Amino acid sequence: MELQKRCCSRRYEYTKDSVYLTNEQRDFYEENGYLIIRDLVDPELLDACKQRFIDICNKKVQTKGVSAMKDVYLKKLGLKGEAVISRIQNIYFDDVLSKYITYQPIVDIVQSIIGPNISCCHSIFMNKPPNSEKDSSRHPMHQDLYFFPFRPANSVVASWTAVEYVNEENGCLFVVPKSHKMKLQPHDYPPNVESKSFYGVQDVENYSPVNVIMEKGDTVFFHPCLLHGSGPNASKRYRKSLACHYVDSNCDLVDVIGENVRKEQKELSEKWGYGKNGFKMFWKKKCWLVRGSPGSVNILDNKL
Ligand SMILES: O=C(O)CCC(=O)C(=O)O
Repeated sequence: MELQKRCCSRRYEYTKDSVYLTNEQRDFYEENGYLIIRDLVDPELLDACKQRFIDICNKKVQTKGVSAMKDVYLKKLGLKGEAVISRIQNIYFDDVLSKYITYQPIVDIVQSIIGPNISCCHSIFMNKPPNSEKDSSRHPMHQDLYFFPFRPANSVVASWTAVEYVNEENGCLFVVPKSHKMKLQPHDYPPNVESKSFYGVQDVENYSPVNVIMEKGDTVFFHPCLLHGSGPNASKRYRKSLACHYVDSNCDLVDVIGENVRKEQKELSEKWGYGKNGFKMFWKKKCWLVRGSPGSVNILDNKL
């Protein structure tokens, strides 16, 4: 009776009814804007993804469609492969790495947050190599919604999985609990940060971030307005992780994104051959149906 009363009186704003989250987990996400699920991803899948990343770095395999980004400082030193590549994006194009995106235990939790019709809109294998310098290695505090044209904000969620042990030393993720309740803040390049698109919010000293220390396989889900980022890798180890952003396939695709990224994304959309006004098509090409029915963000031929 008590449970029933609680269930009917509680108004959930950031999550959906489902069987995959306990009420406690659901309440935590609603309140804090993130949720850590320990030991969620099979270590064998993570090992396969790590090896695939190394093979792509060493050009042993080539996957059309994925794009690599290098650590700005280590690139200047002339380092190669895994020692310099800081991320590869659009991993849904890769047969091995895309298994992370469709991994059932992750998608079940995503369903509990954004509902049953799910597309992946952005996906990354991240690698923070050692031996870089602070402003090249850190990821400034930001809100992901600044980069995304999907609305409402609650129709987007990120998953972030540790591929190896991550702590403050090797540059784990940090989050600002409850910041998902804030509106979108202005973003710009922080002083000394040269990595492309690594925009951050100003006045970071006003916020109190907490480090998300994770063992291999632990996964954090978070809201696109949650302030987050990561520190530099000051260790001698790598910091590898997988991340995917999921959207409700029926959400709105709007033309309003952060001023700074708008120009970059229009350039990218031109480069991909969709023209100056092909911004929405550019995003639709990036939206890959993962579960449920296709919707407004999908087109049928989005695999190369
Ligand atoms: O894992 C990290 O270093 C931060 C990644 C991140 O926040 C992002 O790509 O939006």
